[in-house]
Amino acid sequence: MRKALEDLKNQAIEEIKKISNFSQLKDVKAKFLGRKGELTRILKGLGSLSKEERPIIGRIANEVKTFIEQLIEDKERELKEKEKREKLEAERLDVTLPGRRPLIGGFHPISLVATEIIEVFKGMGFHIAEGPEIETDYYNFEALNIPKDHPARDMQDTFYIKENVLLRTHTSPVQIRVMEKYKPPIRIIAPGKVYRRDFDISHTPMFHQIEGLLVDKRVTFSELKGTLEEFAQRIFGEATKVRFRPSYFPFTEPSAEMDIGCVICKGSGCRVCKGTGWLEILGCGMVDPEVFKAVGYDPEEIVGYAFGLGVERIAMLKYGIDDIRLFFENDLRFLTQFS
Ligand code: 2U9
Repeated sequence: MRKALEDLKNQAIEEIKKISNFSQLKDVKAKFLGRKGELTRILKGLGSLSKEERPIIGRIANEVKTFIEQLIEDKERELKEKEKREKLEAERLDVTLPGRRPLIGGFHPISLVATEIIEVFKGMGFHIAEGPEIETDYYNFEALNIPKDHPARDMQDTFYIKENVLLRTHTSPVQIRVMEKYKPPIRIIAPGKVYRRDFDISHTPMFHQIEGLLVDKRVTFSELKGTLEEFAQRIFGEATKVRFRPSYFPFTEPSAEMDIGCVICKGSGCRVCKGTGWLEILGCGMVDPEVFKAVGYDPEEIVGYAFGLGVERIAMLKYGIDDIRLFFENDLRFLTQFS
């Protein structure tokens, strides 16, 4: 029996040495120490020994059991450490690798151009005025010398919300509201969204306007021309040429449109300027006396000039964009070119 215990011990040493995972360890533990294991089997034979031999063999069997338990415990620790090392190795982080750059947003080109235009006029002493996008017929048309049945109402296809309530077709109602509230002198720009029933390569149902209004006792058309020429040169470059052509708007008299020398062909004539060498960029004029009457100003005493431009149009010319719809598609390949 002594020999059997010695053999069992050596066999356990050999088998435990070869163990490489927890499943094998479990099997080996059951094989040597389990209730149906080898050691139990040997111990069961103790009864057949003599009284003298029994405690001696019993003690040796216990020693063998403790020895095997210790071996298994050591193996278990070794496996746990191995497992931990492998896990750490698999999750290894190279902290020297460059980080992934987060996608950083930027301003929309329309915001960029609007801000640039606003800054030019702010630098000339204009203040920003804002007003509602849902307007009444009175502020959008009537007060601006566009009575019902006036042919100018056909010029602006309007989104009506209900009778006499509409989405503003221009920011001009803002200037009416400011004049109703304040006395001259007034020097404001009104930037904002406007709405018209129009959709093609150069029109969208919503676009952005910036209008200007200067009202005082003595204001001349020359001052208007000088202000707008300076604006054009700040936005399109010092060398930009301008010209004024007579035009018509119900709210200004006289009225004009301002062109700049074509930014694409520099005046020699191209597809964009339709061979004329000029590009229309805004409308303007002296405020019509009827508009002053509507806000309670005395047209004999008060004069003023006004102008209006579409931000999308300026942005298209500035960046050479031929389809206005690109501004509204939110395609990052387009938008990221401006940030
Ligand atoms: C008041 C009095 C006068 C604003 C003006 C224009 C001429 C003009 C167009 C430019 C391109 C509209 O966006 S667009 O289609 N605007 O040509 N706007 S004068 O005149 C005013 C405004 C308010 C009280």
